Amino acid sequence: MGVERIEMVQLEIPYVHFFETSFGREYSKSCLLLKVFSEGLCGYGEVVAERSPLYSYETTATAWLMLKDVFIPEILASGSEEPAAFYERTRRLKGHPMARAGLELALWDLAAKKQEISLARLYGGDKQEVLSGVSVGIQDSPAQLLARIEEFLDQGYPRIKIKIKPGWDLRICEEVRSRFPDILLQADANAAYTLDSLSVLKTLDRFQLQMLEQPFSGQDLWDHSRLQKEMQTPICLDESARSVDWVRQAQLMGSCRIINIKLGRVGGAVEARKIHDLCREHDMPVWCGGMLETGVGRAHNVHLASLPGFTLSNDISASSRYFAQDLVEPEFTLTERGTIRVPAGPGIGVEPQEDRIAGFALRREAFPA
Ligand code: OSB
Ligand code: MG
Repeated sequence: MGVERIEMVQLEIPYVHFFETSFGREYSKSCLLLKVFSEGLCGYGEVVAERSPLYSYETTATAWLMLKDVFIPEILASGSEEPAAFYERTRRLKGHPMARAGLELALWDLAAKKQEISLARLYGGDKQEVLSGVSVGIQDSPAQLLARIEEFLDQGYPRIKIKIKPGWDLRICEEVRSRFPDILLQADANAAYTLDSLSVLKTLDRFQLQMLEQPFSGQDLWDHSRLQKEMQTPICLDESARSVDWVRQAQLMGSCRIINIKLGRVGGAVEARKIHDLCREHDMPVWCGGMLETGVGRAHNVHLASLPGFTLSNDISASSRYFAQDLVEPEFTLTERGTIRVPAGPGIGVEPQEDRIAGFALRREAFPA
C-alpha cells in the first residue's frame, strides 16, 4: 500500500518548428516527467515549467529542486497517494504551482488506474472528444504566418490562435482577417502590453476575434477590467488566472469574459476543477490552454477538457504539430471533426514509451519510500 517509489526525469525534445511568443523563440521543449509507483501501477505527470522564467517565474531547474527537496519528500513521508489529500497538505506551501501540478497529476493518473477507469471519468467529464485548436507562434514575416495558418486550416484545425506583441499586432490581424475572413480567430499577447497601449488594443475590435488573451501583466486584474469595459472583444485571462481566488476576483471586477485553464499554472487538477466549477456557476466559458506538452501532459489536458464547462476550442493539437515523434502510444491525432479523442483506457489512457523517454533524458533520479 501507499507510494513505493517516485522517479523524476528531465527531458529535452526538439520541436518540429520553433515556437515564438512575445517573450522569445524556443526550438526545443524542456520538461520533467514524474512517475509514481504503487501496487504494480505507475502514474505519470508532466511539469510544464520552461527553460527560462518568461511565461512564469518557474523553470525546469527550480521545479526539479522543489520536487526533490519539498514535494516528493512530502508524499513519501505521508504514506498517502490520495491527490485530494496531497492538495490539502501542500496548501501551506507557497508558490511553485507547475512543480506541484506535475506530481499531483501523477497521483491522479495512479488513482484512476487503481479504479480501472479513465481520468475523464474520474473527473466527471462528459465528452468523448474535445475541440481542438492550434496556437501559431510569431513568424519571420507576415507571409510566413499566412502560409502556416493555411497549412493548419488544410489539416482541419477549426480554430486559429495567433500570438501578438507590440509591432506585430494590428497589421498582422488585418492581413490574417483579409486573407481568412470567416475563420475562428483569437489573439494571445502573453502580457506584452500596458495601459499605454489602450487605444491600439481597442482597435482590435475591428477583427471579430473570438477573444483577446492576456494583454496585460500576469499580476494584473484591475487594468484588464478597465480594458474590458472599453472593448467589445471578450478578454480571456491566462497568466492572471492563477487560482480560483484570482478568477473569483476577476469576475467581480469584470476583468474578463472567458478563462483559459492550465493545469500547471494553477497547480494541478484540484484547483483547475474548482475554477471550472466556479466559471460554470457564473456561465463563464472556459477552455484548456497548452504549454506545448509532450503526450503525457497533453493526455492530462484532454481528460480535463472533457468536463462540461469546456465549451470553446482548446490549445490541444495533434502530437505531430509539436514533435516528430511523441512520447506516448497511441499518439494524438486530429479527427475529421476537428477534435481530439479522449482516451478511454485506465488513467491517462496512453502508454509512455520508455525507450523514447530514455532517448531524450538529460538526468533522472529515483526516490524510494
Ligand atoms: O500563452 O498559451 C500560452 C505556450 C507556451 C507558453 C504559453 C502559451 C503557449 C501556447 C501553446 O500558446 C499552446 C499549445 O500548447 O499548443
Ligand atoms: Mg496564453
